[in-house]
This record gives sequence, structure tokens and C-alpha cells, in this order.
Amino acid sequence: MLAFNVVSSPGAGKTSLLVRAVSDLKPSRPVAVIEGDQQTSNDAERIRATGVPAIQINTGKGCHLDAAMVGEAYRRLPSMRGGLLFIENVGNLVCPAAFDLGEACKIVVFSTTEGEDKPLKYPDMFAASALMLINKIDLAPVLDFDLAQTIEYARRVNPRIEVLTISAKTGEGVSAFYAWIRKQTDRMRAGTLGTVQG
Ligand SMILES: Nc1nc2c(ncn2[C@@H]2O[C@H](COP(=O)(O)OP(=O)(O)OP(=O)(O)O)[C@@H](O)[C@H]2O)c(=O)[nH]1
Ligand SMILES: [Mg+2]
Ligand SMILES: [Zn+2]
Repeated sequence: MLAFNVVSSPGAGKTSLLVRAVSDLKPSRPVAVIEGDQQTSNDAERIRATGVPAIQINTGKGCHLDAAMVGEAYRRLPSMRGGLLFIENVGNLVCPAAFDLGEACKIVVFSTTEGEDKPLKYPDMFAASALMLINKIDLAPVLDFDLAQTIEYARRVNPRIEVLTISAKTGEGVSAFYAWIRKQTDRMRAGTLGTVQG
């Protein structure tokens, strides 16, 4: 099984992206989502509406997921052998950077509405992530969003971070994200990527 820990500030578009991604990817392999939020089951319900299993974790006063919470949720999922597990972390650009949930890697969703300087202000999250998805690219023209500047700041804190621009709303760029997932799957099978037991 290949697991990704999806992190971002609140509202960057993690669930919107996952709703689209699980719908597109479920024909080819088992897919499931573990959702982390302080309160509500809204996000798990949005995922379940696609027909994909989702387990909601509510952290209450907590502000991040830890491996024990994910382990407990994982045991409630159907068999994920050969599958893809997305863990949507609590919307928070700070402490989720410090917690290993057993994922192959972290994916940071950064949206064009947040301001180009966030990688410099919250460097740990960008340093800990293998991939930065720049979401809400459909809004870039009205925001005067500076894409090159954002990427430059992100690479200042993590020279190896990969970057893709997407719109969870329109679907722009998501096929490149799926190609990136396929590449990680190949690397996992070749034994060159950290994995969790399926
Ligand atoms: N224009 C535009 N809006 C988007 C896009 N992706 C998400 N949104 C909107 O952004 C808002 C937040 O999206 P969510 O998917 O709930 O974000 P989230 O990161 O899961 O939020 P939390 O789980 O609360 O941290 C919603 O109103 C979405 O419709 C996008 O690509 N373009
Ligand atoms: Mg969400
Ligand atoms: Zn926390």
C-alpha cells in the first residue's frame, strides 16, 4: 500500500482535491481516505459520496494527527493491499510537519490565495514535503499570484521539493498529479521509497 500524508493550511483545498482524485483513481486500484479534523464528519462524508471508504478522526482540542490515531482508523478500513491511502491531516501548516504517520511522503497543498511568502514563514512543512501542489491556479489571474516567486521561496527551504500547479475545481493539472502518483508507485515497487505495511 502507498500512503500519502496530505497537509496544508485550513481551506487550501485538500478535500476538494481528494474528492476529485479518488473518483478518478478508484477504477484502477483500491483507494481509501482517513480524514483528520478538530470537529465534524463533513470531509469524510464528502469522500464517501464518491463511493470510496473514508474514516473520520476528530482531534478535539488537538491540532494534528499522530500515528496511533491513524493506526486505529486504518484497522477499520477494508483491505488496502496494492492500494492507495490518502491521509488528510488537520488544516495546520505548523505541527503536522513533525509527525510521521507511516506515510511514504507528505504532500503539501498550497493555494494561490495564501500569499507567496508562506514557505518562508512556515518552512518546516515545506521542508518536510516531497511535493507541493499549488492549488486554486484558476484564481491566479485575479490575485496577481506570483508563481515563480512562490516556487523560489519553497525551493529555498527545500531544494528538492517537486512542484505541480493544479485546480481541484476545474481539474487543470490533476493528470500530472496522477502521473506523479504512478511514479511513486513504481518507486515503491522497486523498493526505493519508504512504505507502510499493507
Ligand atoms: N476557485 C477554487 N476554489 C477551490 C479550489 N479548491 C478548493 N476550492 C474551494 O476552497 C474551499 C476550501 O476547500 P476544501 O477542499 O474544503 O479545503 P480543505 O483544505 O479540505 O479545508 P480543511 O479540511 O477545512 O482544512 C472550498 O470553498 C472549495 O470549493 C480550486 O482549485 N479553485
Ligand atoms: Mg478538508
Ligand atoms: Zn498539533
